[in-house]
Amino acid sequence: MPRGSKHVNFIQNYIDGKFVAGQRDFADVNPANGSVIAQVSEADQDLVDRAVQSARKSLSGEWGHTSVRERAAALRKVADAIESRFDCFVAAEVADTGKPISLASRLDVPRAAANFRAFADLISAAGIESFQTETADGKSALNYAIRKPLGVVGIITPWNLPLLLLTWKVAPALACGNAVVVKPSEETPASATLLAEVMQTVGISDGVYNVVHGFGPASAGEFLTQHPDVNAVTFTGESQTGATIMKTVAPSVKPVSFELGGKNAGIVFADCEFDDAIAGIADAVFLNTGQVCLCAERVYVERGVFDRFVSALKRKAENLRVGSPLEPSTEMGPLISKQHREKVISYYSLAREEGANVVAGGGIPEFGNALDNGFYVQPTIYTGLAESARCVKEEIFGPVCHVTPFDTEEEAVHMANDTKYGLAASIWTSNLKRGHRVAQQMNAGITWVNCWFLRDLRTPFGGMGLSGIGREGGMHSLNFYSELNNICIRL
Ligand code: NAD
Ligand code: 6OH
Repeated sequence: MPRGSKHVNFIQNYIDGKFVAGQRDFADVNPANGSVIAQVSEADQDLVDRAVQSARKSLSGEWGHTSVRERAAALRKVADAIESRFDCFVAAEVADTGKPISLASRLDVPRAAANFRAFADLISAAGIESFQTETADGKSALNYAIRKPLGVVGIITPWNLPLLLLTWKVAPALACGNAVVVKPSEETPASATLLAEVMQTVGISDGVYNVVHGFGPASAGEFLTQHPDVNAVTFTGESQTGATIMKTVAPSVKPVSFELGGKNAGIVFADCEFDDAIAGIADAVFLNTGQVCLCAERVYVERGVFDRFVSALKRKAENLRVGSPLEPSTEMGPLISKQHREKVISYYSLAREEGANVVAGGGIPEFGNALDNGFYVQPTIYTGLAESARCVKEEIFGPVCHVTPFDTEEEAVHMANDTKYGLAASIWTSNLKRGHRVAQQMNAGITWVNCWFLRDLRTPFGGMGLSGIGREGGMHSLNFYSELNNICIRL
C-alpha cells in the first residue's frame, strides 16, 4: 500500500511534539481477518537518537521545573482525555489486537485512564524516608532521602495489552518527573500513537512523551536500549527478550525493570465454591485468547472433584463465543499474528505427540467467512501429560491449559512451584487457613485466592525467576522511576 493511501492509515513516530516519518514502513495487520489496517513508519537509529535528545532537552526545560502538583494535574488531564476519546482508543486496540470490543471497553481503556489517576494520587501523597541517627558523641544527625527523576526512560512494551501495559509505565515515569521514549510492539502501534495525540492536546511539553516505532533487533527496540543517553529501561515481554536487553544495557549499567513471561498455576481444592472456581479458572485460561502474562496454563485439581471440574471447564471452553471482535457478544478473538498462531498450533501438535488427552479444542475453528483469514485457534484443554512434558513446562501464550489431579496439599504446592517462572498463581478453596497457608508457599510475585487478575494499583506487581526483575505498582513504581539522594545533616 502506498503511503497516504485512502484505504489505510499512516502511523508515524512522535518526536519532540511532532509526528515524524522515517525512511521505511511496515504493515499493521488486523488479526481478525488478516487485512492491512495501517502502514507504520519505522524509526531508524537517527530518529531514535532524535527522540532521546528531545526527551533529554525537555528535562532542562519547562517540564524539568514542574512541581508535583502540576505533574499530578497533567496526569489527571491525560486520564480525562483518554476517556473523552474512549471509543477511538477502543477501536484502535480492537483493530490492532483482535481482542473483543467488550474486553477492550471494560479492561484495557479504563485501566489506561486509571493508571494515570492512580499515579497522580500516589505522587501527590508520597512522603519521604527519614531517620534520626544517634552519633557516638551523644549528638545526632538527620537523614532524609529526596526523590529525583532518573532522566530519560526507555519503555518497551508487548502486544497483548498494549495501552494498559504502556500506561502502567508511562504514568509513574511522568509522575516522577522523567521524560520517556516508548517503543510499542510492532504488532500494535496504534494506541501509543493515539496517546501522543492526547499528550499534544492536553499540553504536555514537547519531548516529554516520544514514540518510536519498529522491531526489536537491529531496529528501534535495540537502538533505544543501547542508546547512551537513556538512563533506565523498563520492559514487558518475553523472558528471552529480557535477557537480550540485559546484555545490551550491561555496558552502561542502566537500571532495568522487567515484567516477563509466566507458566502460571491454578490450584483448585475440593472444598472450593465450585462455580466460582470454574468461572475464575475459565477466565484465567481464556481471557484475551490466553494472551495475558498472568494466565493459568497449568491447573491442578484435587482428585475428588477432578472429573467434575474437567467436564465443567470443557463446557465453558466449548460454549465460549469465538468470533468477530467487533460483535458485542464475542468472548474470544484471534491470536495476535499468523506467526504466533503457528507457535500455538505447534504446541497443540506437540501435546498430542507427548501423549495428551484432548478434552476440548486442539485445532483451528472454521467460520466460512472472512474470519477464516484471521489467526483464530480453538480454546483447548488437555489432561494426561507428565509434569515434565514440554507443554506443561513452556509458556505457550494461547487459550490452553493442562489439568492435573492431585491428592495432597503438599503435592499441589510442589507441582505448582516446579517451574523456572514465578509470576502469578491462583488458589481456589473455601478454607481460609488453607488459602493463606498455600498462598504463602507459592514461588510467585502475585498470588490470588478465590479470584484472578483482581488488581489494586498500589500493590507490588512483578515476578521471580524467569518472570522478571523488580516490582512495579504503588511505591515500587515511584522507587524505580526515581533516583534517591539521601541527605545526612549533622545536628
Ligand atoms: P517480545 O519480547 O517478543 O516483545 C516485546 C517488545 O520487545 C516488543 O516491543 C518488541 O519489539 C521488543 N523487542 C524485541 N526484541 C528486542 C530487542 N532485542 N531489544 C529491544 N526490544 C526488543 O514479547 P511479545 O511477544 O510482544 O509479548 C508476549 C510476551 O510478553 C509473553 O512472554 C508474556 O508472558 C510477556 N508479558 C509479560 C507481562 C508481565 O507483566 N510479566 C505482561 C505482558 C506480557
Ligand atoms: C500481562 O499480560 C498483564 C499484566 C498486567 C499488569 O501489568 C497490570 O498492571 O495489571
